[in-house]
Amino acid sequence: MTYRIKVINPNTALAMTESIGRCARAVASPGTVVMAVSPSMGPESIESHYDEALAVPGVLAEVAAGERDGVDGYVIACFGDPGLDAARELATGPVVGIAEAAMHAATLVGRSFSVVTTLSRTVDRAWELAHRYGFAAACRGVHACDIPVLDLEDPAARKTVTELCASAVECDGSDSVVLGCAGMASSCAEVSRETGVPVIDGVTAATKLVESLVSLGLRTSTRGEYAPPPPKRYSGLLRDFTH
Ligand code: 2AL
Repeated sequence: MTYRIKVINPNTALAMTESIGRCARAVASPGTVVMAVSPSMGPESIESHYDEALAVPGVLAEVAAGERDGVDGYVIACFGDPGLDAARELATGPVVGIAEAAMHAATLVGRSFSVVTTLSRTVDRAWELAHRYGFAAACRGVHACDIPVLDLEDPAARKTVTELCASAVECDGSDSVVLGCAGMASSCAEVSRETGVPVIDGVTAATKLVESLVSLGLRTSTRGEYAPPPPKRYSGLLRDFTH
């Protein structure tokens, strides 16, 4: 059985999308096809509520296109999980955000976790998601490295993130680290070596979770909140979203 999983990087930085795709493919089962994409419109990185809100139309366009192409499941590969609920209203298969996947995985391998995110302004968004997903008690701290998303691949930035992960575990007394940005996915092995605790990258966690859900035959429920949205006209720049 071949599964087709679409990993959507909600920002438009294609180098980051390729890196995300490599990380997802490295863990996907041999029968799983991972399609890593960026929307054709939206911000080049997501570091604010404004960026996040304006990334959502592009994410939804990718889910709508995926539905036409028969995609089995989706990963939303940005740690704010932008558009997650709306994507579930469009998708037949499962949709998993990397923050929710990482927090779920962290609480299966330890009692508590620390999150290491990018800019300080994203700290409260990570806390908000920990509350939303029911993991606020397990989340012992959210730490910002204050490195912009698009600079995370620099060797100096990787070193800073690794050191911050190690100090976060010490400072919080936590059992594991959750990487708070898809741009940190490729640093996961390095951070694991340095910290000696489980390090959870949401891109790989969400890819395996979606693959598992698809293999279990589980789809997004259409019964209540996630039923397809009522048809209506959209106007102006959003006219193509009429459905
Ligand atoms: C992110 C992420 O995962 N992708 C992006 O553009 N921004 N997260 C973050 N904490 O800055």
